[in-house]
Amino acid sequence: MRGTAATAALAAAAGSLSFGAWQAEQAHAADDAVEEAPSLCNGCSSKCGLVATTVGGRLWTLRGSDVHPYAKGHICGRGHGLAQMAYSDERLTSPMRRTESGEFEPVSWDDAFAEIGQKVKEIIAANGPESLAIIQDPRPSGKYYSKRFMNALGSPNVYAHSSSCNLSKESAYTYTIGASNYSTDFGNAKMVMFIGRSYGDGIRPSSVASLAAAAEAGTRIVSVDPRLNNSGIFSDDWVPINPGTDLAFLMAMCNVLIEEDLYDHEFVEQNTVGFEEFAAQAKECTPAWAETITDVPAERIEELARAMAAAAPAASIEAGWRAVIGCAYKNSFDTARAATAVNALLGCWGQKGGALLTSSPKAGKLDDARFDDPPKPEAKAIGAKEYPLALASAGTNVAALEAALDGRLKGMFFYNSNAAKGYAQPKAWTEALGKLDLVVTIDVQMSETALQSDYVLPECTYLERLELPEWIGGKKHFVGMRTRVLEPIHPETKACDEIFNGLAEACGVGEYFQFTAEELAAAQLKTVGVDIETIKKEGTVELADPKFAYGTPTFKTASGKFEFKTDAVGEAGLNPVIGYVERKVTPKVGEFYIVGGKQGIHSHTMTQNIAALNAISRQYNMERLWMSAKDAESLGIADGDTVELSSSEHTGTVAVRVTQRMKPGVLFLPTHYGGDSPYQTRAYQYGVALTDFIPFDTEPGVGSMMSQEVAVTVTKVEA
Ligand SMILES: Nc1nc2c(c(=O)[nH]1)N[C@H]1C(S)=C(S)[C@@H](COP(=O)(O)OP(=O)(O)OC[C@H]3O[C@@H](n4cnc5c(=O)[nH]c(N)nc54)[C@H](O)[C@@H]3O)O[C@H]1N2
Ligand SMILES: Nc1nc2c(c(=O)[nH]1)N[C@H]1C(S)=C(S)[C@@H](COP(=O)(O)OP(=O)(O)OC[C@H]3O[C@@H](n4cnc5c(=O)[nH]c(N)nc54)[C@H](O)[C@@H]3O)O[C@H]1N2
Ligand code: SF4
Ligand SMILES: [Mo]
Repeated sequence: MRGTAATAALAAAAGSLSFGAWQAEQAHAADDAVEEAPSLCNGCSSKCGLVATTVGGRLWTLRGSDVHPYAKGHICGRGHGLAQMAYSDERLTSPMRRTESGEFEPVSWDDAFAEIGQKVKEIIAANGPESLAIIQDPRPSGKYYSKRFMNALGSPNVYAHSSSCNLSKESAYTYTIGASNYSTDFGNAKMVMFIGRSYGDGIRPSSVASLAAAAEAGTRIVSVDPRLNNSGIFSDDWVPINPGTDLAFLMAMCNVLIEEDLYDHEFVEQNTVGFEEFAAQAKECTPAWAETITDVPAERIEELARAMAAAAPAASIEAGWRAVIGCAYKNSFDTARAATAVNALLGCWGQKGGALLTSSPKAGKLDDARFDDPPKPEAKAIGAKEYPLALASAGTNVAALEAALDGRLKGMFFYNSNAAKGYAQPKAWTEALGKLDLVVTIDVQMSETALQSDYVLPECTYLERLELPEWIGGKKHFVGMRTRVLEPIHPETKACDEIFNGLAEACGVGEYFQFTAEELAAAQLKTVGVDIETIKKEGTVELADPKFAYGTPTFKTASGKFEFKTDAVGEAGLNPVIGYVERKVTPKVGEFYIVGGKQGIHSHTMTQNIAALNAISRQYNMERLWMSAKDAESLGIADGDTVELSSSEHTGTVAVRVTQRMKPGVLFLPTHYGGDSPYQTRAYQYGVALTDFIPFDTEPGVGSMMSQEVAVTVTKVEA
């Protein structure tokens, strides 16, 4: 997109000037000042650093920060598209209150705060603060203010989006390697295997760049995916697999590594616990057995395992993000554990070209009493007992949904979160939200969640606000920050800190909110020796070198070693040893597996209604359901035909994309469509959403949403 804008501008300048010079000239002609200010993109969890140029106070262009480790000079198409949110004709521009008839009416901030405060006090008096919860998508200011607000009220119920993203994986890794994530040392890798993670679709600019460079340098890239995804151009091998059977595939890889004695004995003996029990389970998981489950030929599994062993320790399974191991299946937690087990057998933890554990920076202790935390609530968060394996810092928001349904929760807040369309079954959310005494959503547009709220509080867009610093770990450490790029466009919108300060005051806990985000940011930055004025100019600043070194890392697990076996997992009712677990739903004859996935130009539900991005989707019919040519032929379906897609939960109609890039028997649905908010006219009922088709259920122990535990049927709709 940057290319397109630059090209158009250059064309307008008859090719005689550079873009920058042309831009300066245009600005001069209009007597408008050209200014630059840094920020962080809000398009997804990566929060890439960017530099915005404004002309006469209006956004002109964005470019990726050269310093920011995820951007490396680039932001992706969604990042460019999302910036348009600031000027959207379908933004929320004033607080809204839902009336008896279900319509929304504008309300002043003072009234909205006062009424919400009154209601919160009533709920606390009648049911205690534990009957309140907040769900937020972890953003720099949002995660801080959400937690502080709930804790100040006395509630421990703070949740991220994780149970519909990466909860199973982050929880599993914490048990096996003592860290919620790891990275691939692409620059030195000889072989990397992706288990349903696609850098070419679920984009982060730096990841795409490192994958491209590795492929160029001859690293063997293997993509295990029922779909030939858009990382395919970098891959040497496409291994089509039955969805949700990756655990059998990984256990069979372990079987080959152990039975053929290809594993790293030294690493296993010195740095792991539970190997004997694990080996006993892996013994049963032969490649021939796995073939019957995965549909990957036994010889293929053997060849891949041997090749990984030959390339070790410069070979690893990449860490994955959402698909398969994040929240998709009954066995996602165990699939994630098994991926780390393969890496343990390869002895690649911490090794050059292998799988790396790196550290993260954080702010030091603050000496200003205004910033002291409110007392820690005594009760444990809802879900902690039912889902003991869920990473505590993320929590499982599905437990909050369950508590809203059974009456334990009475009031819920949502910040930068479209839970009702994206986390667990939307129908279940509608029922739950309908039961609550108070629902408040803080958003920039009328999302499906906002639509079902009592109060909708409009935040200004990310380009119009300064936020708390964002700490970025890795081989090097960085801190980034949003600064105010644009003056507020709509006077009745407020920034995160102003909204929470107002809510807290109205709820009687204003004493904990006697500062602005800028004051806290300055104090936090000072603890790491960064001046806020510097970061306001530079956006992203490199911190002291953490002195990363290759070598076996310290595993921060209970045993201090890599854990093939974890007692706490056994106590939660799962197999303590990494081993095979079947997925819950297997399609019967006549039914299909269905998987979802990202598209490069969209983020979750958030970008569906962005005019330019929606227009691209419509131009290329990107909402279509992918079906293999073989299946299409046997069902008499041609490319572009409309079908009825049905599960036990939902039926919808959608056009089909017939392709050779799907494994027969599996369908693929991009996850960014099927909007239900009539206030978002471009996204409204364009395509279908996979979440609608998913039964409401949770992964045992962890509480993830099991986003792909469903079988579907397809019927051609006659024209
Ligand atoms: N464009 C874009 N990029 C994003 C985001 C976004 O919304 N849009 N969001 C960011 C976030 S928050 C996340 S969590 C990540 C997600 O990043 P990923 O985990 O890479 O995301 P997905 O696109 O869901 O899945 C990747 C691939 O897994 C395959 N797959 C699905 N089911 C299975 C299975 O059972 N087995 C195997 N082997 N493969 C399977 C799909 O076909 C798909 O090609 O992306 C990040 N980047
Ligand atoms: N249908 C569907 N569900 C999904 C996914 C999907 O792709 N499709 N992806 C899954 C994954 S991987 C993840 S990580 C989660 C993500 O889940 P969420 O983090 O909830 O992401 P979105 O669904 O995009 O919803 C974000 C909401 O924040 C609002 N928003 C945007 N900018 C701002 C802002 O500056 N301030 C405030 N207050 N609000 C803002 C958007 O309008 C939107 O309503 O969803 C999961 N569920
Ligand atoms: S990957 Fe793209 S959407 Fe996500 S933060 Fe970076 S630029 Fe924004
Ligand atoms: Mo995610």
